[in-house]
Amino acid sequence: MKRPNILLTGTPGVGKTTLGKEIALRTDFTYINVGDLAKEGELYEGFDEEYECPILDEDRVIDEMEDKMKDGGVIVDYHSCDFFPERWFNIVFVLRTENSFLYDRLENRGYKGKKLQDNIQCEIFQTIYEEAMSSYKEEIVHQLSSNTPEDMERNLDQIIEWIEQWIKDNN
Ligand code: DAT
Repeated sequence: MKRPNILLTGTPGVGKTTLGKEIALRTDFTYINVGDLAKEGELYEGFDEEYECPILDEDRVIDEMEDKMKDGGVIVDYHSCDFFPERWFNIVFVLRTENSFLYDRLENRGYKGKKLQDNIQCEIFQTIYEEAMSSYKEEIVHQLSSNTPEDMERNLDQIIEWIEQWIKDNN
């Protein structure tokens, strides 16, 4: 049976991990958190002093994921989306969160100063949405509001419904 691959992207804190894990619980899909994958395999090529975080080795991340992606049925979660092969994904969801909600979530995560401000700006300027629109066919890129638990439930139901329909249409 053919199954689609799904990309969940958006600014840190918008709810990708929470949603991705829920989708995996409700389906037989595999959830991949690219940040965790890179950490486990130390797939880094340096350290960003300004943001105090390691720099992803994108080529090695892609090599690591390629085998997992080829049969479909994968949910990928990452806060950037322009370095994945376009052919991997059948649909791209960009989660969006209003500033006041996002600010609280990132503060709770321990972000402060420049890191906090830059991530809020990233969301204000819809940086990841524009990155997704320029990296994938516009018709497969969808924005989802992720402000409240009700939004999360609705997004989850919609994605499950979309998956079921895709499987019907493609098998
Ligand atoms: P991300 O993976 O995009 O960084 P997350 O899933 O870790 O985000 O969520 C960050 C925090 O915000 C976490 O405590 C769960 C909460 N959260 C996420 N989406 C939410 C929503 N739609 N409504 C309320 N809280 C949400």
